[in-house]
Amino acid sequence: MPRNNCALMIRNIASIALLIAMAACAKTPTPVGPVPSQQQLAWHRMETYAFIHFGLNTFNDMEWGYGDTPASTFNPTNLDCEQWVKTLKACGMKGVILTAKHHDGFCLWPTETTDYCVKNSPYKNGQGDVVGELCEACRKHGLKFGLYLSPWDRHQSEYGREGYVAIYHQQIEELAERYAPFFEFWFDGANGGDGWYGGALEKRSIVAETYYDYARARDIIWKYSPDAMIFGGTVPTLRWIGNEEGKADATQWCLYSNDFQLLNDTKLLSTGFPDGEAWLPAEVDVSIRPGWFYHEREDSLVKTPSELMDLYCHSVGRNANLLLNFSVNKEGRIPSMDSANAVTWHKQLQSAFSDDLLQGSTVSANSTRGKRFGAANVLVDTPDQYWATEDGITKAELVFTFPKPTSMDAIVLQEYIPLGQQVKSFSISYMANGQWLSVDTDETMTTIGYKRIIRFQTITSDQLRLRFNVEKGTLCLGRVSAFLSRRQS
Ligand code: FUL
Repeated sequence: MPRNNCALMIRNIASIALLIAMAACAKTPTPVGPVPSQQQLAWHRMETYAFIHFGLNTFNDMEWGYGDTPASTFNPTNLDCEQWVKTLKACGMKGVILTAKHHDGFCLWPTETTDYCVKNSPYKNGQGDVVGELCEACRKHGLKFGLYLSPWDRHQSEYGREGYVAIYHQQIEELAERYAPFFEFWFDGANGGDGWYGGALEKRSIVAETYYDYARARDIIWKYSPDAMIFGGTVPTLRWIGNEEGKADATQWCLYSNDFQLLNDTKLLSTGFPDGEAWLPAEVDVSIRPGWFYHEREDSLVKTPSELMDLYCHSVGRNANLLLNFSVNKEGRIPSMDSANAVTWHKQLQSAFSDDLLQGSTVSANSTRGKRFGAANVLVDTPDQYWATEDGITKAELVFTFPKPTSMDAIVLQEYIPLGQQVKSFSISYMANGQWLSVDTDETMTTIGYKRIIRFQTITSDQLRLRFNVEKGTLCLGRVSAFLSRRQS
């Protein structure tokens, strides 16, 4: 071969190799819009965690104590934080948030800031520390720990004046210094109104946006616990879903605004919105009983395993985390009916979503960004592999082909949220006698986000098709799985 031709051939081979290499390491999509922080990503992955409401209200049979009942009323006879933690672990909870102080002002830890605390109760002859005991049980059994500290304090004489804010911040500092790290810290939204206030028995109003200096409160928490997620106040890192009934809207954007008015707009909170300037994912807080605190009259009204399953599918299954409340009783225990129902639900959940039917299928896509971002990545359970389309694709499609007709009634989808949230609607169809038919479901197929579960009437087919409409940016899908969640017995 003449030397010139040889050189040309070598150059051509080199160019082809370069093109192949470029295709194989196609560029990571550039996010359009807000993306989650590392703390937020870790929090998304928790999915379900527990609330515990326990305090003077438990002994007064109330939801909102006035702040006047003596501290001596707090008298649990058989309190066992390890029983709480073991129960919560058995029902799949990844963490727990305790009401260190509710609106009545009674503190469950021995604080220097007020006499209105466990020190002056019969519990362990004043030597007890419920916050510390729960914190220790969590560390021992590997459950994440968080606290709720009500800003509104119906006991404190200084409430409504500057003096109280210093007390509130000191309480946060005590708690953070002694019991951090926290995975989440809760500033409740109920604020001001009537109360005991050191015997004044009056109504006090405050301007929540400025009164508590929430930025300083957050900084105190972050000094000791830099990864703590913040609920409520003016500087949250997650948002309330806008109701306490366990309802997240099917349309669920992790994007929202930091504007304080909008942080209190219950309608907008229930959906988020695609143009939000901040990544503020939703948390669904709901109690396993009608009330937050324990009331004997509600013993027959504990949510059943199937109600808990619906709650899960309508919270975690709609791109929100589930904060499920347990009401500890006067003994100091999670009642047996509540724990039995929650554990049964968890077992049902594990069995419903354990056998991913897509594992034996092959998958093809209408657009792929290159080998590294191939469609088969949606079948792999690793946090950093995902299918991505080429830029500018607003309609994307995946088709799964099964080796034999397969029955299923639920699909679980996850966007690759480290690069944001893109999908504004999608559809699920299956092949029946040579035609694509839509699955039969009540769920509206709009957003996906961190996780979306669609349950439908059982289908049997050897092909499944998913179509996605993208709001902006590039579609990045982390995972798709399919299940037969309601198996015939
Ligand atoms: C509300 C409070 O007023 C309730 O008592 C309860 O603690 C709930 C989780 O938050 O705002």
